[in-house]
Amino acid sequence: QIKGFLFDLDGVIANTSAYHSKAWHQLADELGVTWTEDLGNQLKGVGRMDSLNLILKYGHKENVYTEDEKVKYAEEKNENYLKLLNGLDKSEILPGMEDFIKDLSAHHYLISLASSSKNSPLVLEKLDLRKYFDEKVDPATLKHGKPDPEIYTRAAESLKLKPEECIGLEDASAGVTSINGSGAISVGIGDPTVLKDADINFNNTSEVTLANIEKAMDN
Ligand code: B16
Ligand code: MG
Repeated sequence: QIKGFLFDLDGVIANTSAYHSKAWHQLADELGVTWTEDLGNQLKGVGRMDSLNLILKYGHKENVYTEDEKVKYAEEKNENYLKLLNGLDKSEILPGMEDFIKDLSAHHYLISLASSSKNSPLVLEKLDLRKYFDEKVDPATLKHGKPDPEIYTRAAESLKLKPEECIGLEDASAGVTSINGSGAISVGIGDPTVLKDADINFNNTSEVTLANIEKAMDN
């Protein structure tokens, strides 16, 4: 029986994954790494330093920079991302997600946040959605980021539930892998060819309702 929901943030609740992509694209240009849609998809859901390392690997520049230089580039990306967040408000909650979260809360499901982003408290605050979350995982305390299962295992634990009692929602392939590894049921939101490993697929957030999830679970 499902008792809890584990949420990714960027790309599931808010349109912010587009801002992450924009800021990484900017940095890739600066580093002379060609940006492709495939690289963009690989970065989705992946933490800050892991993302930078993926970009450098993609451009065959793994051994070009010192750790200190890499930290500086990651900070630069974050400053650009924060600038893009400046005007963020409720209008950037993805279609249907506020109603879905309210509905879960009304049905007494427990809700935890499983976002890799250190900026997630700020984003939730700006969207005025913080009040609906019973718990959250602090990504700074993780040993391994997505696609490792740790974040979803910890999110279920934060609600004192078994992963099998939870549904995780993701827009990223690395995130779906993380949910599946934890043992929770995975919902992939977006291109089903990219999110082919998800237990349940929806094309966009408007389709994500309790009724549609129940229907998909009956099949
Ligand atoms: P930050 P999610 C992830 O958040 C983003 O999808 C990813 O693009 C970003 O690099 C990562 O958080 C780290 O974010 O640099 O803000 O700490 O999708 O797991 O909610
Ligand atoms: Mg995401």
